[in-house]
Amino acid sequence: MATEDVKKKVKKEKKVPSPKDLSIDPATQELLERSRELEVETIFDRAQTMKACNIGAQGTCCKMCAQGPCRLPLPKGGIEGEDTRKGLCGATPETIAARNFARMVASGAASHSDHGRAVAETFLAAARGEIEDYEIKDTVKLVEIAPDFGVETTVEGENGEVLDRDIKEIAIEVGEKALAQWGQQSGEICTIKRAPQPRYELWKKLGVIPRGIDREVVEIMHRTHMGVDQDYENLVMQCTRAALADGWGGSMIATDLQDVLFGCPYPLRSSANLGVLKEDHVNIIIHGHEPLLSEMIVAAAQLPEMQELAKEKGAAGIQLGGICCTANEILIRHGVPLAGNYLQQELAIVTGAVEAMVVDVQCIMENVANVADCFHTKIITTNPRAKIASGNVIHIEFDEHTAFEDAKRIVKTAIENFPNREKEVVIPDESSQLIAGFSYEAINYHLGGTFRGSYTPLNDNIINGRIRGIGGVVGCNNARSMHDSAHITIIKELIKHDVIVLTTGCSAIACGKAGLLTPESAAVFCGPGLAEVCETVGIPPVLHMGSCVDNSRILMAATEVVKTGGLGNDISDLPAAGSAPEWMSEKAISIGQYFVASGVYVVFGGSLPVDGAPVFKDYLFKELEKMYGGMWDVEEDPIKHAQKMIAHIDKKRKELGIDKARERVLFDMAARREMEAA
Ligand code: NFS
Ligand code: SF4
Repeated sequence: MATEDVKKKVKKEKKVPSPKDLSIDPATQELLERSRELEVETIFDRAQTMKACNIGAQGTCCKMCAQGPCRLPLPKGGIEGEDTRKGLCGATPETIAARNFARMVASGAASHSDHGRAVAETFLAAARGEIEDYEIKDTVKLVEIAPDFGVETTVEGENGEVLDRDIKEIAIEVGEKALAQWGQQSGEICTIKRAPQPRYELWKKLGVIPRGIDREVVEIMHRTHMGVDQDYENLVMQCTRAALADGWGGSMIATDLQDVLFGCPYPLRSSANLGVLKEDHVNIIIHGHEPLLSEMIVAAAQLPEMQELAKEKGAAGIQLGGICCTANEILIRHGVPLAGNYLQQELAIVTGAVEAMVVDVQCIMENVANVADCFHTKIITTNPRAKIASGNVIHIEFDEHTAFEDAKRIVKTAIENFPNREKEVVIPDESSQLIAGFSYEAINYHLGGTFRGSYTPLNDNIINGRIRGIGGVVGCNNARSMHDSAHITIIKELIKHDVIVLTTGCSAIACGKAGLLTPESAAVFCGPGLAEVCETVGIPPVLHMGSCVDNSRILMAATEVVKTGGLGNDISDLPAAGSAPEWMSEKAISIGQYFVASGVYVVFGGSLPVDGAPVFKDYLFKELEKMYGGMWDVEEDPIKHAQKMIAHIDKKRKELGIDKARERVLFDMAARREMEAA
């Protein structure tokens, strides 16, 4: 049943919806039932009892100063004639909605980028040899990215010969240059030049090239203060600059440096869903975003002394499981199974089998502390930026100088909690096999054949029409809509129509649970063209590319497709579209804006807080396309959502003159099948 229908049903019958109406995921359904039995309240319950504010949802509530909040809802029946709505200071609905939108971009860009900064600081300390627990692991990637940071990788020898430069020197200089991108005041962030040349020139012409990562975020906060920037077009320009500083800056640098520190991901097998927890093991959930912490926990949990201690306490071993983007980070580098996505964090605790939930930053619901109160689970906060004010939450601060020791302390705390289990353990028997870890480099290798990595086969298959186009489906869960439902419906509709899907974040986790991340799923769910490609190359039709900061991998993949040739000169020429079906985080808005500014058509599910300001909405949905070739859209119905993406892809195929090739290849395939059948 679609989310809308569930809402109607609940309203009509005035009864509590069944777990089957709230999530398509059987593990989630089972544990929701269990949480009700135990009278443990979760976000699913509150989503029924608390309605969202209608004015805020329209984007037209302003609380930028104490003369407000000024609330400017759309009048019932819409606006006839001139729109006379104004805040006390005279701010129009356009100004108010644009300021609110800009602040979401600022917060989203700040979150990704502050994560990136922490990685850069650790990277530099590791390169300098100031900390022991981290090392420069992937020197191939280091040498590959160094030129983008303006760092030389060779030196001239005494006789003029070219010599490789010392890796340590390269690493230190890359670390310094990377870290400098945050505080830079003028010029351009260095990684922006990775974009296709015409895109870079366009940004330059439009004056949206980021000068420094922090500067663009701060400038949004200044411009949105009461009485500063009161021109929505000018505000959107600054949004673009900050969002580009995220996607092509903070996030991209985070991904790069994490790969060098921890290894660039290559496809590996694992599994997903709460069934990965084990009743007779010490279960540790790692939840949050930064791999700096989780990498150390993975290492600490493998120590013989920890395994011994677990046995001493009566457990058969230690099982780790990830939630949210931390899950994706440790999955793609170590194969640690995914326990679940955003909406499953409370339910992991409801299993009664979790000794500790270790969290760092972002997307951690405060309510995990209340749920943990009903069980023996210890919530351990680790980051000085992110504490939870609750009596039963422990803070074990994680410091990169003592990283491994800190991680050991955390794992030990979990193990020692094993004998304290109080309630019956209920672990759903649900987990699915998956393959993840398709970094942009891995796609190169996997599609590129035996001798040399290249995107040519991918481009060829798009040009000849076996692959219709590329869909990027990413982002969160949202308690206002049925858990995982929109992700899976949209993605199935895309692959059924031969659109290959790249996924990250909680969407990627949803795909893992639904069994879409296996090569075998191609034969079941894909159209004939995509199925054939997946079968030949041995890849799933949905490629798990990592966490949300790894959306930068999608930008790099798109750029590589452009550079490989045959599909236009810029990202906006590609038969591609983006989607965040169940978005809820401000980070999603920053991501949406940098994809739009990079030339991508981006559709969000649910709603965007812009409906109360029709002129501003029109600007995002239509005018931006004239400038960037990409634009925003919203579609709640998942099938229509996917069809809009496909229509855009087909429009681009037509513009490229490759629409006929697809008809031919499908015709040929049909003819061949008939012959084979005869
Ligand atoms: Ni992305 Fe990852 Fe999930 Fe949404 Fe939160 S975990 S950074 S924000 S909820 S996808
Ligand atoms: Fe109201 Fe203007 Fe103050 Fe906003 S800035 S709260 S619209 S007076």
